[in-house]
Amino acid sequence: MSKVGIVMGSDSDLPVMKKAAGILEEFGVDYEMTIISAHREPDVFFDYARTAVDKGFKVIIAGAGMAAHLPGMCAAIFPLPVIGIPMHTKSLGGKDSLYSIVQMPSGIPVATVAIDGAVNAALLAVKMLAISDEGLLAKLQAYQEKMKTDVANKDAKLQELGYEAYLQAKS
Ligand code: RP5
Repeated sequence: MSKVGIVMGSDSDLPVMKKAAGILEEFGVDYEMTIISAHREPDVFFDYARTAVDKGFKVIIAGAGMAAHLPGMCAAIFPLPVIGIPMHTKSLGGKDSLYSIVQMPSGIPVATVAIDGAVNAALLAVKMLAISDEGLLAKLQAYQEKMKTDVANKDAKLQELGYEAYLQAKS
């Protein structure tokens, strides 16, 4: 059974949402990815949210843009954690999506990440699952260690080359 539901309001969200899928794949976490518009097909949405526990979901990652009601409505029905990803938008730069998702009323939390923050949304989902999964915890610790090594390697290269040669080598 999939442990994480990844849901988005439109296929236009997919280029961002695929990054969440990539992280879950890296950590070996099963997920189900779906496009569901809470506004354009409310019946399908309600069925998705009402059956999410039976499908085995422990966390839902929901991405939406503009009047972004999908994450909040998932949280209104699904009793486990919902992580919301506000999509960048052309007209308002994603602030519309961010405010729509983050300003939830008391009682219905959505853990909102940055605009287009799909990588952090997936990492947060992995961290939630790792609370009761030691294998995942070990993978998270290795992931953190690799980030640290990557930065240290970059600094060593900067010290060796100087900033101009560093940037040239990077481009
Ligand atoms: C939202 O409206 C979707 O999540 C998407 O970000 C936005 C625009 O959707 P499309 O018009 O591109 O389908 O529901």
